[in-house]
Amino acid sequence: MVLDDSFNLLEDYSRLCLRFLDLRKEGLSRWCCRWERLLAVEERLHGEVSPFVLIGNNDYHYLTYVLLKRIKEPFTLVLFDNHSELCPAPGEELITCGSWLERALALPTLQGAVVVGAAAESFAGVAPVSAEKVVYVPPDGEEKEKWRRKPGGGRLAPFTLSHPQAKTLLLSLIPPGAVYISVDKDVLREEFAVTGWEQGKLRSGQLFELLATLAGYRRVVGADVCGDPQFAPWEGWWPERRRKLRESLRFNEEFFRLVIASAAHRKIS
Ligand SMILES: [Mn+2]
Repeated sequence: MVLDDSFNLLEDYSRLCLRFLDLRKEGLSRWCCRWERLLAVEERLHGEVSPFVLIGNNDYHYLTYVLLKRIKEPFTLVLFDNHSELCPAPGEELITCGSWLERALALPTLQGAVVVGAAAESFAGVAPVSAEKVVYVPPDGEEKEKWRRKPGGGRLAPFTLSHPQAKTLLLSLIPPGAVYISVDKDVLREEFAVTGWEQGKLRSGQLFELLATLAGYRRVVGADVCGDPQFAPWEGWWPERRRKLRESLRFNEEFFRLVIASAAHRKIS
């Protein structure tokens, strides 16, 4: 999706055979959006968009809500994010990049959400009722203890991502059936991603292994990625920034390859 005029590597994107959806004139604002605006683009997002979407900037992560609405069968959401995305929006008429999951939990097809790698603080102030269907997998023991002292909502997984069997244990939380994966790269440490938000504790390879396990053992019906670097057009001349963007796109390419293969394989089997 094209949501703003950030610099991007067009030659790399064209190699990925992506179809661009230009939403710049739709009046979607960063961080926060009125429901009426979001619903106005819903038809375009449902009609023109592949099940696998690069959102770009994570300020627009609330678009995942609309992408989830497309799924017509019961499914589990697996969210990799440094934030729970369960914070209440400042007003009933708004959805934000930090509140969309709270709203998505009310979708009749969403059976449950597994929030992976988020900071424990991001669960503070979360309404317990909206979090009944949520399992939280902390990145490490430190976050687990913090979560215990400041419980927000949902339940705590009986392991952290630093467990040697984390991949298998993560799978055990996800029932067989349709899975949607949403990745916000702010779940990664700063050396592995450039986002406008506080970042988490995962290494890029660790995230990739978890994603590969999900794609290998579950039927992935859709996925999105946000939190790719967003540089102003003039910043694109800096080799270091080009490198960061290229690395980020390479990750997306590998990930999409996995989930597309997962979707295709499950269709024939
Ligand atoms: Mn997010």
